Amino acid sequence: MATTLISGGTVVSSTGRREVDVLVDGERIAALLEPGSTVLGSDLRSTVDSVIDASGKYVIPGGIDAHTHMEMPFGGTFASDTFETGTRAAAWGGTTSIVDFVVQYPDQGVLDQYHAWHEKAAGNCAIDYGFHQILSDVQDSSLSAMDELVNEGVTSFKLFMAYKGVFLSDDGQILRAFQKGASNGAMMMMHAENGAMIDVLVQQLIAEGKTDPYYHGISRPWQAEEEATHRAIMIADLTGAPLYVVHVSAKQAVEQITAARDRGMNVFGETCPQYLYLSLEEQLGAPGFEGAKWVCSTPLRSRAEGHQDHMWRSLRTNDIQMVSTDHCPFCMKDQKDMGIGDFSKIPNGIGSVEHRMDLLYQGVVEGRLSLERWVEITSTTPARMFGMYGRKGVIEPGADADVVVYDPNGHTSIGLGKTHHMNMDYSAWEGFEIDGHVDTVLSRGTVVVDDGEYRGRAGHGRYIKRGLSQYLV
Ligand code: DUC
Ligand code: ZN
Ligand code: ZN
Repeated sequence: MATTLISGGTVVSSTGRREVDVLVDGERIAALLEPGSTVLGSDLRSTVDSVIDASGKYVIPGGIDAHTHMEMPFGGTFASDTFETGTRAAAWGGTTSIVDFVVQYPDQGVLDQYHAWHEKAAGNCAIDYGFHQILSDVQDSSLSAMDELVNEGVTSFKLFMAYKGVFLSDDGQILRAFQKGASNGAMMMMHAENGAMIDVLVQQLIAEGKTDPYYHGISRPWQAEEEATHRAIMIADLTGAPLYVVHVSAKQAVEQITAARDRGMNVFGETCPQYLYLSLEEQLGAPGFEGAKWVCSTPLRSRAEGHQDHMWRSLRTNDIQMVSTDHCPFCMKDQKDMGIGDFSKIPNGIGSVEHRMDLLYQGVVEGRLSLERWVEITSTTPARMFGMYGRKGVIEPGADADVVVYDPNGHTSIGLGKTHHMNMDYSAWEGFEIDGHVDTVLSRGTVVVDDGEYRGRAGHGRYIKRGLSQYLV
């Protein structure tokens, strides 16, 4: 098995930093060693198969994006990244594991969909991948499938309080699914928006001729998010299930999560880069149909109301535990443009899987996060939250050698045109300048990205059979 020494760098974990070399043996991390260590009198550097010079750079556990939708059928089309293109783009950006959502639509069998997702992913992924399961049809067979899936390593289930007729579960169905989660230990995930309120607002806005993308944001107000977040917490409280609220964007929803956590509940929140950086006024309100690029749900929030600053602060204080992307890309041509003249027909989603590590590192540069917290919210907590820790999310002997060499003196421009590798005809992040750069990426010991060159391959990535959450109090 090939050995690699990552030499001269600063290994950063969620709890600190150390000037040590990382010895990789095959797919695993073998040892952390003092620089200049010798083996039987010879310099270790001369005995290994390859040496990666990480001098002046950070050596961090590979990013884990716990919320992606590769080739998801949604909004009358499909998310434009396949498992092949999406995981390749993830690797380019220093993400070495994703957890994607298997989708059950009404009338579909949960296990059938789970097997279908395996078929889509197998042989196509550049990096490792796990699955969550979306439940859109909670009935007896779905509930018993939850037990089977937990044994298969799918230990988290997402329900929706919005998208009637597509994903929405009523409160009774949610209660039943949460009861099952409380009994088998699964994490219950919630899309927390009050769909009934939103559906009325959408109809009213369209009837008034307010059809531009900006009104997508108006139709999904923070009150709908706060109310649904509170309701999900109450159902979690009643049943005892752990709850993970996905794509939190409203500061009022964070306050609900904070209050539940202060009561000692296993309630967690995830936010996404778009809710840290982008806004209703600047992006959704861009002239003409431009704002469609940033139509996603939950929506971008008003900067004047202070949601973005609150979200950064909540990340610092652990009121929000981690950052995923909700990567759900669509092209403008033939996809987003289905909503010209009616914002409610714009497929909901933004593509960011390639940029999450950089965008969050910019938070370190700007003094919003510590270096250690960056590692924690992008890798270590996702691993613990979703039952992968020990193998993923950490650089320690025995862990998978998923490692990123990150250059704090490098620079990343997300420029005009195709500077990204996601299968999209635009970038939601165009114009962003990052004071840092992903130099080298190893996935289970194999270099997949090196100095601007892609060296990975479809099929390298393996399914991650996850355990139960390791983050519960
Ligand atoms: N929100 C999105 O923006 N896209 C996919 C599904 C979701 O909940
Ligand atoms: Zn959602
Ligand atoms: Zn999503």
